[in-house]
Amino acid sequence: KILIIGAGGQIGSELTFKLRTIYGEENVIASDISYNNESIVNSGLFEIVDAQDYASIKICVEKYNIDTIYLMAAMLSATGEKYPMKAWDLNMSSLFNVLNLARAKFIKKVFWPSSIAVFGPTTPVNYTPQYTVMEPSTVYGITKQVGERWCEYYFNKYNVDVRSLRYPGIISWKTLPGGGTTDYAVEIYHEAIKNNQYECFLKADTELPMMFMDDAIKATINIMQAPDDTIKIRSSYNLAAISFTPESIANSIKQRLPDFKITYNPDYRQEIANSWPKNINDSYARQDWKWKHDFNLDEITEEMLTQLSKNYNQ
Ligand code: VAH
Repeated sequence: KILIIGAGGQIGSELTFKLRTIYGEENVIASDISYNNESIVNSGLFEIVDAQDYASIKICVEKYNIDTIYLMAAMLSATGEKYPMKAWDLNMSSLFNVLNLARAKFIKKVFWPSSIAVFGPTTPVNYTPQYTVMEPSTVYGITKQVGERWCEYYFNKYNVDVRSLRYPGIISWKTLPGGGTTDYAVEIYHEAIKNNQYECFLKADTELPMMFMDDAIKATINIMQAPDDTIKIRSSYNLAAISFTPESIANSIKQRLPDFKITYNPDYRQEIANSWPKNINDSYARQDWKWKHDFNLDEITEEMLTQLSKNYNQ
């Protein structure tokens, strides 16, 4: 049975629905720290679990006989810069709790998301390799870099089957993202539908690695279902789909909404974005467990505007 911790979040919520279609409603338990996300709470088996409390997770694991945990709870880059110690405490204690449950054999398998935020201003920005200089300058990035070290340590020392992906920015319409620097790429579609204009908090030419949610979910399921011996990297795999700038996503929107207007008013998140790569080399994921993405920018725009216009016109 599967437990998703942080099921109320942007990725956790879609992962919950997808895993239920694959493994059956009764085999996938959603959990979060609050009842905030009503669609998740009312969608099937749901428990309040505090990811920072080992006993809280263990009680849920024993209640449902869980053998696999997807740990999707974290404080993201932008919010993490406002509350550094909270970001450190949440992101690290939750990881240690889940890794220690696996080490104690209460569960068999773990998925833990890393991020392109592990890279920093001294990392090569173009086609960033799997193995390279990593001096992350955000607290969130630091937690992801050190989290990757611990995942690899628990695999090597205690044979814990933990698998991880360095997600790029993720674009989705079902659940709003929370506190990320790449959130502009979701907000812009909502604003395009509502107001036909958007004030972007990043500069026009800020190129960042991005991915549609369906691709991110596909990669997550792929790596978790891949045979053990195909997973050669136990820190975290580079994962890529496309890269674009606010200007290019605006131009993609204008093909559907010709009068759409974008303005630029960079804020503190510009410095975070400047510290990240422009695009990622994910050749290890493509060779080890046959990763490949499906959605390009215009297909993402088509899907986002179609789905969101339904939501707003209801
Ligand atoms: C963030 N969406 O912006 C997350 C992600 C690469 C970006 O880690 O913090």
